[in-house]
Amino acid sequence: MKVNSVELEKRCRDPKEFPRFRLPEIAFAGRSNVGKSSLINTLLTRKRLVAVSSTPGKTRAIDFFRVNDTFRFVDLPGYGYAKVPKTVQDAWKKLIDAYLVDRETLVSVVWILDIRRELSELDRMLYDWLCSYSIPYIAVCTKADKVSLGERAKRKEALRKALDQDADLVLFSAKTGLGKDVLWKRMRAAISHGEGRKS
Ligand SMILES: Nc1nc2c(ncn2[C@@H]2O[C@H](COP(=O)(O)OP(=O)(O)OP(=O)(O)O)[C@@H](O)[C@H]2O)c(=O)[nH]1
Ligand SMILES: [Mg+2]
Repeated sequence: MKVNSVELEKRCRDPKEFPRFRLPEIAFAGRSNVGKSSLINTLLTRKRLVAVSSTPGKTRAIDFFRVNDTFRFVDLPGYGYAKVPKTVQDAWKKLIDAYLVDRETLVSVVWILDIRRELSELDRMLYDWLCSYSIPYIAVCTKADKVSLGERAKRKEALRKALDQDADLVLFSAKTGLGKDVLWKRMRAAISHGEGRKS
């Protein structure tokens, strides 16, 4: 996919602010510090469009990026950073739930998992939302460069099993670019198949 233009269209802290103009949307979700910003920057071939942080848990709003003026990337705030107070966690849940529950233009969620880690309680919660709202998703194991080739296959299989179904996970690395083309292919298919959920 050739990315000709990307702009931060809106940063929203309240569902009332979500963009009205309808464009297919791919949302990105994952626990705090999983590598979500790095993955988005890699896909868009932008070095620092989305700030990559060494201090996790920074993003507290939903960012809407307009790509090639034809679809949007939606950066959902990372979840599960232990030092975030409960009130902030609750606000996070409300905002994400509001987005997922009735965003008609959402065509797929790219759900980012760290290849080295087990599913957390909040990962499970997101998974339950995706299933109960029937939202198509693409599960991605990122930071694949941090484990050996043999270990990659094993971890991919373990996570697939933990998801309890035939999920075809994408191995990804923001460092080497592994999985970038595969992920674009899956996202392109999602964009062209669904013009949004009919609800
Ligand atoms: N080796 C390696 N490091 C990565 C990869 N992706 C991200 N990182 C590193 O992991 C750290 C967190 O990356 P971010 O992209 O900021 O993660 P995030 O999920 O956006 O984090 P928050 O927005 O703070 O929740 C940074 O130090 C990145 O350089 C990857 O594929 N490989
Ligand atoms: Mg980030």
